[in-house]
Amino acid sequence: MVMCSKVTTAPQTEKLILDLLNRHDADKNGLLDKAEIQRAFKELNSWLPSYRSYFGIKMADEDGDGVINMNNKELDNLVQYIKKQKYDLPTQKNWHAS
Ligand SMILES: [Ca+2]
Ligand SMILES: [Ca+2]
Repeated sequence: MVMCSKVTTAPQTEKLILDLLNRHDADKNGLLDKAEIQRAFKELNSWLPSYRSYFGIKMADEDGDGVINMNNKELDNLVQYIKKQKYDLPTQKNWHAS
């Protein structure tokens, strides 16, 4: 029996979300604040980016300081939250659109 080595789409999705969030850390301080997350949701064509960023932080912010720390589990929580919304993620070819 041959082991199927087909790559699932999940890691790719997460990578795209991570890339997106990295690009939206505008001041590069390793923290995502509400405004930065809101811009990320806007890029995903969310109808309610401020609602999504509010709940994204609520779900992902484990220490309760109101920002998402990109160096720990909080970023991962946010990625999972965004993934659950099933947005059409930007593909590599329109990466440089903004
Ligand atoms: Ca930031
Ligand atoms: Ca936090």
